[in-house]
Amino acid sequence: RRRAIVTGAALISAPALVLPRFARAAEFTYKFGTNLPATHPLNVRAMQAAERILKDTGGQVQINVFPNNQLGNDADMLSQLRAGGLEFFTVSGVNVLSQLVPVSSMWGLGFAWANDEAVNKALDGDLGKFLRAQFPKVGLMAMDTVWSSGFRQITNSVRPINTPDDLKGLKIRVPVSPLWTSLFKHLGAAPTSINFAETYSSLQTKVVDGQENPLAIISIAKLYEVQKYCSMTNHMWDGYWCMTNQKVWSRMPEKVRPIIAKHLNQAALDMRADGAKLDASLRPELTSRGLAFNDPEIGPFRARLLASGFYAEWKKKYGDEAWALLEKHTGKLG
Ligand code: X2X
Repeated sequence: RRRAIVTGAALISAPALVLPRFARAAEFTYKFGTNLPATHPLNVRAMQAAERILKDTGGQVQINVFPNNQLGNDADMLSQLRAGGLEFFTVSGVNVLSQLVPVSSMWGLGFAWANDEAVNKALDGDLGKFLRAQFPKVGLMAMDTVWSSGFRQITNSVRPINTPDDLKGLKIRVPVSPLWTSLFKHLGAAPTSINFAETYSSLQTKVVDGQENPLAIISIAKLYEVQKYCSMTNHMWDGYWCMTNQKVWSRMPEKVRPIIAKHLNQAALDMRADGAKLDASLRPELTSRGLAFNDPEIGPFRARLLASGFYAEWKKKYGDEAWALLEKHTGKLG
């Protein structure tokens, strides 16, 4: 039977979430690392995929899920993945991965997407295919289906964000990523790069005033305990590639590869449905936990980015081909 799932500091020394064992030990045991608390749908679905993979390979392949940065922060896990010591890592396209493959951050451009449907269509189609084709250049391989994290909202402990001026000078934690830093600098805030593993404590000790994440993460990582305001800016969308290492993948038995891919891709699809449900229910729940919500008008934020040259700067970095592909799905950005 599965062990109880523990979240928070206690998890650091705890073993990986343990799967039901077959009578004999699995022939192949792989690690799957994530940066999110164990109860987030990403981990719940990854665990479910692992169970299905164990069953469909007749007990041959056991994938152990290590949530909550148990294996290290995002930078550590990316190094382990590249070195072949970690077989699977769900990594945001906009986070540390973009230091290696700059164009992978482009889905996170500010105020680019109308809704989840537009993102899914692009990432299940030509934009996803284009992005996936970049990873083999650095020895990595992404599964076909992106695990969506969702649209991000800004929380802080100083004031509600109603206009871009409210962001002025606000110390805001962003992941370690050039795009994130650029976005918040262009909006007039004072961004600080901090790994997710240290985000809660940096808010608690007031090293920073605020942070930004989808409601699901704000809730599951209990950020409402150390934040007062939540402004529904929907300023960017982010998701996770389920990433492996090309060499490691090619060493996995040919027979089991399609089974692994099938269940990991299914998990990503199931997680999209989980996310939509959570998004609908979390606002009242977080309100009851003390977060004060507001709904700013988005026009002025986008106007600020246009005027400051944000889109022009990133278009130059990503290149015309990638930009055209993105704008095909988002409409003209700038
Ligand atoms: O670091 C974050 O804020 C997180 C958890 O959303 C990402 O992985 C980008």
